[in-house]
Amino acid sequence: MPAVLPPAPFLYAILDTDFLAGRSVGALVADLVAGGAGLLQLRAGRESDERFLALAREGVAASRAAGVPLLINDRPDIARVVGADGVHVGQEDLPADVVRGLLPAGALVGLSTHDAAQVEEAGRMPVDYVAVGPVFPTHTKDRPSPVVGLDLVRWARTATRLPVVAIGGITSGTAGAVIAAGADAVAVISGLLSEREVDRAAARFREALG
Ligand code: 3NM
Repeated sequence: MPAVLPPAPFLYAILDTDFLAGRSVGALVADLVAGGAGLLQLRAGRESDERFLALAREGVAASRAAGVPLLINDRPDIARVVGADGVHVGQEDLPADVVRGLLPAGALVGLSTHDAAQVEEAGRMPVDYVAVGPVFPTHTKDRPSPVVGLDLVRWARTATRLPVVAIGGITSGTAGAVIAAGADAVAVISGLLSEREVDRAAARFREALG
């Protein structure tokens, strides 16, 4: 089944395995979706391939049960093997067109961008959405790009017809302003996973999106 993005505005919850803190991927997926997350991503930069694969299987099973698409960060091979709904790549990962060629028809492919030139280039790539960030300072990513602020979100909205996903340091207190600046979605790690009750945290974001 081809995956589709949820209607805008939507909450994109990124399950970064650095934030599991003993919780299971399956339980987090269920709670995030219960709170209103419309799209999920599994990100596991520091895990072994073997563990990434196992967590991806668990995430896909839970996301299917919850009826929400789940993308795998950076790894089309793992996405394919576990039957994930797509892949998200960054500027230094495999090019988006190569990734698309490795995935079944109908898979979702997203691309991170950090400046205007990269947003424009994304518009020429076979991607389903463009992520723009970091919108605010973030402690989550190693070596983040310079903060782009809401200005790049506003500019991206005018420069591309792709859905715009804003990322980086977004809280439920700032999510509304991010959407007002033109984003279709907010992608969030610490604002969700640093909380003990992630379903309630997701619901606060969902409410802020309007
Ligand atoms: N990518 P948090 S910022 C994974 O700018 C990631 O492309 C970014 O985590 C980018 O919501 C970021 O905790 C970290 O700030 C997002």
